Amino acid sequence: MSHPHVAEYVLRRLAELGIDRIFGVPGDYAFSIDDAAERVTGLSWVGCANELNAAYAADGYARIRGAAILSTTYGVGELSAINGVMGSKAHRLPVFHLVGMPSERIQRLGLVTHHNLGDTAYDRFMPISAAAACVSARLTADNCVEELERVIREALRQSMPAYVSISEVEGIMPVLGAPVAGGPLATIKRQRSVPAERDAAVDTILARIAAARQPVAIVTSLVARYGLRQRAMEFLRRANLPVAVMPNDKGVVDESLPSFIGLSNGAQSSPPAVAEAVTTADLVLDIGGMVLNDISTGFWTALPAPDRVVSIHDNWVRVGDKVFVNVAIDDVLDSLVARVQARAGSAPIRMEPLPLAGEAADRLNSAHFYPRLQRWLRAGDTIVVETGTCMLHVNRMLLPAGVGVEEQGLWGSIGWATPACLGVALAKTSGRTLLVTGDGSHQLTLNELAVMGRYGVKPVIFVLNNGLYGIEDVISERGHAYDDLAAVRYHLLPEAFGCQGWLTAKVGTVAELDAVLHRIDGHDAAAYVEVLIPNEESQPLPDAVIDAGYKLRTPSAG
Ligand SMILES: Cc1ncc(C[n+]2csc(CCOP(=O)(O)OP(=O)(O)O)c2C)c(N)n1
Ligand SMILES: [Mg+2]
Repeated sequence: MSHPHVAEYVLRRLAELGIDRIFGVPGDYAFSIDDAAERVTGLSWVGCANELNAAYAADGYARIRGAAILSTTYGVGELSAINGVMGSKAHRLPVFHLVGMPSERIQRLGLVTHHNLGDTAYDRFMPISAAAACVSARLTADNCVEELERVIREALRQSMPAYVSISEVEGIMPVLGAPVAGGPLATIKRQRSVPAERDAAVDTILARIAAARQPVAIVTSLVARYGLRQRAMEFLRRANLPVAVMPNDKGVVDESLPSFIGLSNGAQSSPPAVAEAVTTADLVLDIGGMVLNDISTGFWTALPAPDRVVSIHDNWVRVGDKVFVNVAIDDVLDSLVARVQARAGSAPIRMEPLPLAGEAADRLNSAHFYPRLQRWLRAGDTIVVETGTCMLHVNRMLLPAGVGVEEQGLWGSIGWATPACLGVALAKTSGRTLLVTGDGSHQLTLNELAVMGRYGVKPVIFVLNNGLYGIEDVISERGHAYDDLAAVRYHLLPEAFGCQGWLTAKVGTVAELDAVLHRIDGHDAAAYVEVLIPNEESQPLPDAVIDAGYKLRTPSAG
């Protein structure tokens, strides 16, 4: 097949990166893409419950495989996906969003079609969708080869989504020009360095490390996006630097490293001494570019002094008032691994596992659940954690070696985790996929359970049923009706959604939880556990803390 048609060529070229699924919802304008998905070897279609779910699933898949494909139809489909794709942009995931649109012939004839506003404007949605990407293109038979290379290069260089529009008629035209054959993602050099800038940056970083008396490293999830997690860990091992992780990056640091000190989250750090370690450090080596948002800094508290921070971003390095540009993060890490001298001494702080609490007959609560979950984890597990109360608890868990975590704390769109769990499960080639979600979040996207059943994935799902949007109570008083939820009988859902062979349970006591965890260990299929959590756990924060986070009060004069 030397001259495939456009849609087929695009999918074939993207599959060469190592992507083997395409998440989406079909539509008439996208049929060329949908049909091609059935023909391209090594690629299979995953029909999601809706486009938002498909975008979340693609996001989850990209976190494991490095890139993903999402396919939606013109207007109605692509607009539904935007929140999910924007989250992938915030979390630096190259999701290729392919959208089918009405043909150029229809447009030039001035015909009015469905999925439009009753006029003949056909370029209305493209800029909206493109805003969730870092690069976009409208492919034709003539420009397809060159434009696609540009799109792939830029999406991988920036590690962000790409928007690709293919009209229904261009999609079925033969590609003009010589097709390009590509290689797998892991073999692609995504950023390049100007040697003099790279050497100057690495020399400066090493000098700062050598001079530091009390350094701390912080690693962010960006290193995982560029496939550099192991290299970053190798650097930390060699350097013997105390290392912390921030909330939005949970899972990126191997927490079994002897130099791991815990969670850096401003005044809400865990253990609390991590806050002091970060504020008093004479060097905070930021590997990946910290994002100091409200949620990741305990509302901007205990921040490191900017002049003590050395930041290694994707392609630039900042050391105080010096900025080095065109410095690829993989090149910097390679040089650091080769040249760093090990520091003497051991980490000043140690994060401990959450203490086990509760007797068999006790009514279950969070203090019982998370320590048990932590002890039940094993190497190879990936926990997908939803935004909400559960994220606060999981961030305080000490992860055993080989356990990954995926969360969306920065973008924080509830409902993300359930479809993301599907994407992660389909992307993984070994190890378990776990989902920890609040009930309110789950209600947004729980129809994706049917898709999990249909494609035979085997996640272990914990739905924390407290009957309300609990985390919302920390920022307002208890009792608002708008935080109450419909009383869904969650543990019956897998059955209703056609999930065959799933172990399902509802647990309300410590003994019931222990028993179900034991049963899941002996059960080679998916599991779905509804965990009852008392709603009284959700209580407002003190007024001063709320005001620190939301800045509602007029500051006092003077
Ligand atoms: C798409 C979206 N809508 C609304 C919100 C606001 N929000 C943040 S957390 C939350 C409630 C989460 O409740 P639940 O999943 O039940 O978790 P809980 O804290 O009760 O355990 C809401 C509504 C959001 N982050 N994203
Ligand atoms: Mg809840």
